Amino acid sequence: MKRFYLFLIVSVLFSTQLFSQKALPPQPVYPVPTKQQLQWHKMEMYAFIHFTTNTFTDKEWGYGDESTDIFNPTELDANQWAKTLKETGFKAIILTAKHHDGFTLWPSKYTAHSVKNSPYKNGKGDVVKETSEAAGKYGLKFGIYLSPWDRNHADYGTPAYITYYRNQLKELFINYGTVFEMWFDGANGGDGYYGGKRTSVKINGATYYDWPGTLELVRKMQPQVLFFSDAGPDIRWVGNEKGLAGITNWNTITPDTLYAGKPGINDLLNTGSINGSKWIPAEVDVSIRPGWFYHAKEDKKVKTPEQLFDIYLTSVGRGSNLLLNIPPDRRGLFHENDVASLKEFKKLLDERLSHNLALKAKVKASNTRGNNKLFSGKNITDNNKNTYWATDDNVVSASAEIELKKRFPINYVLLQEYIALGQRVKSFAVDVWQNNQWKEAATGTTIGYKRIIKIEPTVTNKIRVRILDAKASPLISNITVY
Ligand code: FUL
Repeated sequence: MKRFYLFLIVSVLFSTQLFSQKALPPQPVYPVPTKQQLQWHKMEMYAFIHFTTNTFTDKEWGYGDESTDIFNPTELDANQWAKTLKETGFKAIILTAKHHDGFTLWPSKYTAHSVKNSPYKNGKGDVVKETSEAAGKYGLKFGIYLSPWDRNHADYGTPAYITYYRNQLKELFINYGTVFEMWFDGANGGDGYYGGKRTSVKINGATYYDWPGTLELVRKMQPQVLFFSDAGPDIRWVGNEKGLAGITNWNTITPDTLYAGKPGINDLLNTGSINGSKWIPAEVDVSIRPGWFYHAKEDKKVKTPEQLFDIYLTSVGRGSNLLLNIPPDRRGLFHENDVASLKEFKKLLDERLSHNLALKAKVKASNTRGNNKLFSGKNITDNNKNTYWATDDNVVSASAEIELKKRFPINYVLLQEYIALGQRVKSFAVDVWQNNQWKEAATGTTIGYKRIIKIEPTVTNKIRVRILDAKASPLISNITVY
């Protein structure tokens, strides 16, 4: 009798799947994002602010010999920047604390080429402080750009300059609150003022800056910070300044294969690589105007709301984050044209991508991991990014049918992978139900954190997503339809 009970208990346990192999959560597919990188993915869109003496000289790259007297914004209001950005959907501000011309927007004690010697607030102003405080006030994160190339500094090219650069990082990371992202610019054009030498200084980009030492120093002050550069280590450049992430966009890449000047490097940065050894997602930096700095002659060339929306689709909609530059004008304000464009852009986002027609819709999946509810297809319409639909381990192609409440006109389909366990999907297709049969509306390669597909406008009550190939069991956390 005892043996019978034991047999019964064991059989029940096995049949509940609780103990069945298939019901266990999927193993990660490495590399996976760190906790900070995961939070970063969720930010999606934030702003760059390029502001320095260039704003007053009408240049893009200051030579380094500009007089500090020219820096004189008459109505600078960082609250106007932060308020506009908050209202238009941005999550953070990254400020050029120092651009290539070497002028510091904060009163650095290590240089005279600084806001402290400008007419702005009679030398008592601190644009870094004003910006970080305004960001905080509007619930935006704050990031810093500090140009490694410095055309003003006499020591540039010698070890003394590295000490100077690190001293400035100490000032910035100790006095201005939490920094979510540190932006290291790779540009170096050679010639400059260099303390009056007016010469060209070439450095060896691979060795001169001793980046490992600098990153360690910064991480000691603020361990949460994410470093952006052409090649990471936390966030990579996307390989162009046009607002285009790769149509295939892997968050993974092998840093050893990246070095400046390597043929095809920009293409590699654009797509990442399927078998990359590190999680280094791409960030799309692009300006709302032709230049990075404000020029009155570009007032009519501000990107239109439709252009910004397209950029949103080719950046956030391809699984990257968008870093959109909005340069303040000589008053120290976002120009009216830029503000108007941002506001209309936000309206387009709200009109086109905020009413999810698939919310709580019924889902029929071709395969569900261990037939377990935990991994069921309905996790993709439950509006919870922490749940996901998963297939059995050996199943890398599967489909999910989404039944809408009624027939709706649809234009966009948005897909998301549960990337905490790695990026997996290699190719997929989206079908719409029409005239009693499935019609393929789009195909794609990677999904990643987010993929937004614009389809030909269609009236339908059913959508089907087919995962065609994946590195391992696909984990889909969200599908929304607009
Ligand atoms: C480049 C710089 O040279 C531009 O001036 C701008 O700051 C852009 C974001 O990065 O490398």
